[in-house]
Amino acid sequence: MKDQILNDIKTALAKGDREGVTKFTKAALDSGIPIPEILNNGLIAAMETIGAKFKNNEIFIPEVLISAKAMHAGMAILEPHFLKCGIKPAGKVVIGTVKGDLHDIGKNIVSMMLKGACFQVEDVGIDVPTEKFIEAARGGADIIAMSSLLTTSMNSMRETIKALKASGLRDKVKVMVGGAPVTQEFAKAIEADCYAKDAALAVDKAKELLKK
Ligand code: B1M
Repeated sequence: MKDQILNDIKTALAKGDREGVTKFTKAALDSGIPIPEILNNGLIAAMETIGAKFKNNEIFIPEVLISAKAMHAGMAILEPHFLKCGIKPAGKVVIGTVKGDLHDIGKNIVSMMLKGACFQVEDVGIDVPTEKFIEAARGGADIIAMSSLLTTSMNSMRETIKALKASGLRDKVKVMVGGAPVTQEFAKAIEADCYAKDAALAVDKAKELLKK
């Protein structure tokens, strides 16, 4: 039963069938499958398959885009279930996908899970210029969280950290970086405070950062 529903989610997402993804994600919730399982073994697993097919030129940008929209539909079903907090925020995180980069699925998952862990999250979107992150630091963010999915956009993270230093704000805010091409080594090289490989770790690391 559980495997069947998760497979239905994957099949619908592979076809870019938004209604199907919505229906099966709801069915998964109704049948009591834990949300992390729906997310990791349903939606994210399906997106990984899309990624592999895209890499092998078996599918192309339009198909990927349609599946990405179906993924958003599934996440919209899950999101309200993450937002049952109602207590004092754990801290303020400003999150965005860096300049030159339009990928937002991973960033949205991180954002959703941080909200679920009671962080106040301001999502500044995609293709976010350095100046916007600097503004966020001035506006009292505890953590600036930058996502990048392209090797060509990773350097924007370095630029933002340099700009934070130049504007005297570096000591006032923590910087977390993540996204598929980002590594611990890269995070260290650009002097970020931390790197998180996935959304669950991003929550753990955000909590750790605010303890320091
Ligand atoms: Co793009 N794309 N894409 N794409 N795309 C990749 C990233 C790519 C690896 C595909 C490939 O070639 N194999 C490749 C990048 C190669 C590289 O630079 N290394 C690529 C390319 C080349 C491109 C274009 C240049 C293609 C073109 O136009 N020729 C173009 C670039 C556009 C631009 O950004 N300027 C492009 C466009 C697109 C679409 C618009 C079609 C679509 C994005 C739709 C959207 O996001 N709304 C798209 C997609 C969907 C992908 C793949 C298939 C899937 C990405 C995804 O959503 N994964 C991707 C292939 C792949 O990843 N295998 C690919 C699922 C998501 C849950 O994972 O984002 O990694 P991820 O997030 C994870 C972790 O990384 C982490 O937590 C998340 C959940 O656990 N994480 C963080 C993410 N951010 C974090 C931040 C944190 C902490 C953790 O702290 C701040």
